[in-house]
Amino acid sequence: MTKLFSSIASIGLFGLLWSPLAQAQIFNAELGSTGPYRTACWGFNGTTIDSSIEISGSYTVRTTNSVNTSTIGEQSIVTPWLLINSGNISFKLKTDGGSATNRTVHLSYIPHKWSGEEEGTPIHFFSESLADPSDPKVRTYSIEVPWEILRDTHYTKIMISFTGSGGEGRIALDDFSLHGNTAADPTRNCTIDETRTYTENVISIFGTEGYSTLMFEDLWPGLGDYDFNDLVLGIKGERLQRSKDGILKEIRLTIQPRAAGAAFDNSFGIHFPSIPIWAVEEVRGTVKGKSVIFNYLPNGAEANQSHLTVIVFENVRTLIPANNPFLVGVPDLEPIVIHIKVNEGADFPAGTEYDMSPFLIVNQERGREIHLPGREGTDLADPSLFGTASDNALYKEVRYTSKENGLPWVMFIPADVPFMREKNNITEGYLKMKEWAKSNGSKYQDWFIDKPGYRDESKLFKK
Ligand SMILES: [Ca+2]
Ligand SMILES: [Ca+2]
Repeated sequence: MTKLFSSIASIGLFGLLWSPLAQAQIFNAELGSTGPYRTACWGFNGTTIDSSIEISGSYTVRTTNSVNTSTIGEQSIVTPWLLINSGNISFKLKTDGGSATNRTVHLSYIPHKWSGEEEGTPIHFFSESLADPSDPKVRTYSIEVPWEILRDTHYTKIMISFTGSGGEGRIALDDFSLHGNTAADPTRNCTIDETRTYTENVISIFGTEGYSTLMFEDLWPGLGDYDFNDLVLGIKGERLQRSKDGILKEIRLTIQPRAAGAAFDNSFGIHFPSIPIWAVEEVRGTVKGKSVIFNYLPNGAEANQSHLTVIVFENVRTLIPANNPFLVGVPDLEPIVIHIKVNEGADFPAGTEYDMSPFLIVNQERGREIHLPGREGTDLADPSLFGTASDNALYKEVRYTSKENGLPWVMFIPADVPFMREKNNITEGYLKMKEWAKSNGSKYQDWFIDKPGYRDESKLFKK
């Protein structure tokens, strides 16, 4: 009887604290003690709930004693298992005004391991040392949920932890919120309730977890030497979508610069001809510098475009110095990570991003864009260049292929492949590529794979 009663009580409480229908989940400590929260699967280590430090309402959760540890987790609050959505984690902090040399707040996430309902090793993702920690003012935090939580771990706990040294000061927390739902079952020792399903998920855009390769010739509309190493980039991409209907919420692209075997100060951008500019909330992560030719909207997208154009980097020379075109003997460059957030209510289906067009802008001449074959160019492409020199536009109506040999100026290869040594034609390194191109792509569709007879390794660049 007692057991049954406590189960029912728990379910009621569970609903009260974490309504599964609500998007923003809020912990406000107003149940007045840790007991009911523990029942609802929260964890408290060296922390307690009382009314001694006020933030909002009557109660806060505070460190039981002075914060005096350098170990993350020793004085902490841990959420139940959650299914976390994108957005921000927010909370308020206040110290009690006691003496304090330093006090730091940390956020970590605890991934779930399926073997035996275990907690994985906590992964730390945010720290901030409190400025003037003995000042008992209310401090408000809002921290973006790391993409890794959305991708790698579905069931996750969040741990808020405090470390510090010197003095007697304690810290209180209140009004903790994030987007998502609880996935803990208080009636089963707070283990995971597998009936709860994800409301968002992350999907690979290019169908591979690894890098794909982009290679450019930069003399368009003139013919190049076809070594395709004037700019070489690794690229991979993921999107965040709403699970129930596949509505696109966010795009994340990871771009690794690999070579800039060109004399030019080239730029690199990505055009999304199916995403109108009004639908973009924010573009983040682009690399500025050594350029004066770009203008931006407040959301970070390029201005004067009807559809989203992301200038990934303004000048490759901010990334790869002119005298080191192939990065010989240096570690891989840190990749550039671009986040594109779609406006709430802009209901594009996932996949709207597929027709993205990566392009090179030649030597700081904004209108000189080089795209993959058949692409249109952005609103800022100079139309007077189409069909000039070797560009095919006026002949076969396929822009960005050459009228001499049908070859493109840009190649997107859906695999992580090596690029050419300087001045070696790509068909001398990738031996089946010529037949692939001649057959309009019907033969040797796997020309870039490392199979016997497919490559001349002596022509390919090795780090
Ligand atoms: Ca409160
Ligand atoms: Ca070249």
